[in-house]
Amino acid sequence: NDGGSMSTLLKRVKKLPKGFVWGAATAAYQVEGNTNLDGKGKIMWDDYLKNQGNFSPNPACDFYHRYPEDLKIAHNLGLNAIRISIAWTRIFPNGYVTDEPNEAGVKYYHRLFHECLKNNLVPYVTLHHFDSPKTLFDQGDWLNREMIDEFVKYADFCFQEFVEVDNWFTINELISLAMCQYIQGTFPPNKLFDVSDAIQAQHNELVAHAKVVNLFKAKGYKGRIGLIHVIQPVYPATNSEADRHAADLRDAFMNRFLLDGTLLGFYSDRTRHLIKEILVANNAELHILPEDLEILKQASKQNDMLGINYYQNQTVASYDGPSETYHNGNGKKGSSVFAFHGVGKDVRNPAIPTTDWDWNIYPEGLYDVLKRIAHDYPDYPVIYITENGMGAKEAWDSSKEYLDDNYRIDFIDQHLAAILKARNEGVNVQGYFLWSLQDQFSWSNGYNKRYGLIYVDFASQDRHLKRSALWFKALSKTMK
Ligand code: BGP
Repeated sequence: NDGGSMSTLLKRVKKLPKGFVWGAATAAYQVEGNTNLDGKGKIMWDDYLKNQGNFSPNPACDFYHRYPEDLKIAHNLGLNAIRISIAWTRIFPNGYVTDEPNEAGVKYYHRLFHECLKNNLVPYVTLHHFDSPKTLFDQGDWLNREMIDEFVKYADFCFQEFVEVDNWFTINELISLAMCQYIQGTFPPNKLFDVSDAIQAQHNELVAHAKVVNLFKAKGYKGRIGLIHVIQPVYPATNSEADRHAADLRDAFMNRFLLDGTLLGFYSDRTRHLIKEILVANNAELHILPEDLEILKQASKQNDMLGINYYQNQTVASYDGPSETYHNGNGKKGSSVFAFHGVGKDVRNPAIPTTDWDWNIYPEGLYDVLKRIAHDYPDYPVIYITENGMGAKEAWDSSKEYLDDNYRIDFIDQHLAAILKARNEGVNVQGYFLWSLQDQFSWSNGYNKRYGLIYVDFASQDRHLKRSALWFKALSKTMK
């Protein structure tokens, strides 16, 4: 019997603004499973995961088949939107865009979008979520400008084909991809502290995004388009000049470079200065073609929306030693190490709690991020929080009706308060997508880092509700 605790929970319910987009997020490779089915081509992860032998992307939550069930639950929980991504290689199996798309893949996404709409869930669709086609990945991924051209063609195909979709995001989290691929070594091709590749890939992705936006507008497609950045606000460990400068450098690397490229359409003097210092410290280079800046500039005035993913802040101290990293992928609290030569070292702020994976829990950071965007980029487009959530180790107890995840309710509640505060102060935020709808495959952590409103038993594929799901539902009702 849950009556008592539910009523306590409901007391905390805030009122959501009318018309607020209230959703949850997913990504193709993390939910669909069935990575070899119906002609799907390989992506950058398939062989890597197989060789590594730790986790398989199959069956994940078998969303490829079970989407009707999951979308129905989402609808019943009061969600009015869902974030999903298209797997490029379901449509064009070897990445190259031809006149003969894989029919089974195209049909799958039509069925999926149709089912979303049937359940009154507005689909917000990402075109690239950490899943570059293997053939293009082997040729340099985003470091190879051929990838940009293929991405533009693939995007154009999707805009023409999937007329059911009105809200498009080009690329998910450019910095996470670059950090994991070229700095921390946790995503293929698993390089460590290759600063040239990390910055170049992000610049090239900004150009790819911009080209897609320019095409979307030039061809007059209906709907809206934007991209998604994860923003991690950086705070200095102490008030010393050295720590404050390290925080500035880290912020330029993590946030400023991408926000400038997207929202200004150029890298400001201050940003270029900071990035140059990082490049020099790490013997690295960045190549920008003159036409890139034209393309960025044009797109910067045409973004319809900006997706912000927020998980955590960083506390950084000045650091000139050798670069070093250890990824806490198994939830052993306190095991992470991240020290970046010339770009600061992560330190723990004892006042800030962390998850088992050492992710800081700092809702005020989200407020700071939103205020900063509005202040530094006054022409910003409407913002959606496209991901925010908390990973935890959880196990289903069949003697209970719901899985108790009050810590997740606290997490969402506090982050929502930060959003609504920024909104009350004039920041144009119109929606929130929880990461994630259901427990799913976590890229470099496997299956024991659970984020969902819906608990998934990965062996039986049974679904169970967590208490956060009920709370989410109660919140949805406050909009009316
Ligand atoms: C974001 C990604 C998601 C998701 C989430 C949680 O960076 O866009 O795909 O995985 O983070 O991260 P993780 O699974 O590493 O805990």
